[in-house]
Amino acid sequence: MILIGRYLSPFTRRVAVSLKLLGLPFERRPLTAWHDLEELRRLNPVGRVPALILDDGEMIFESSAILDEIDRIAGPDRALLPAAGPARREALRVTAVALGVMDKAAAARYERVMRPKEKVHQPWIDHNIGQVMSGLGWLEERFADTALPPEMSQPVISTVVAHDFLAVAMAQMVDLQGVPALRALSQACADLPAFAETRPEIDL
Ligand SMILES: N[C@@H](CCC(=O)N[C@@H](CS)C(=O)NCC(=O)O)C(=O)O
Repeated sequence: MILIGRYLSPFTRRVAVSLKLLGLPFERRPLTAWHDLEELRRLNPVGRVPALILDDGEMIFESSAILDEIDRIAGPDRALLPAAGPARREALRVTAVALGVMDKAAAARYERVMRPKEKVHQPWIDHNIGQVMSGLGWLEERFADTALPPEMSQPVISTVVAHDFLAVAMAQMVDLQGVPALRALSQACADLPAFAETRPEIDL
């Protein structure tokens, strides 16, 4: 399989961490919409990462759709999301909040780094950061009593990846001091190969 995207993209990283935790080998092409848009559009019509090329050449995009297929390949005993029922719904809820934090963080970051300085609209950044903080507060409560190291699941992976994206790419916009449980969760995962080998690096 070939994973398209950089680890700075939290959506790409959560796929990479999941593949590594499940022991599914993959190559990676670190394309971005900023440097490789034409090539990326040939893989995903919207020109976003991540995309995953399966061994038979079939293409999947959107991280949730990719992870759905990865769970299917891994099988029900190893899947990172429960198969059904209240446990699945709760796992999807937590994962959705982590994804929302990623989306809102990316919106605030794009406003800061993609637009000319004189056109940056601070109220829009503040709006998005407010939503990031609200989502983080909700996740903090959810993980406050989690025994560490945590059992691996998609809610844990996506929450750690969302936290790490904020820590690496948005340290000046977001104060993570107020979410000690999430910081502890991230630290408990940091040295596991799946997380250590996919650390995000800033080049935009
Ligand atoms: N909902 C999508 C979000 C993907 C996404 O926003 N990717 C970003 C990188 S973090 C991207 O490729 N942005 C380029 C653009 O929007 O032009 C998913 O879960 O895969």
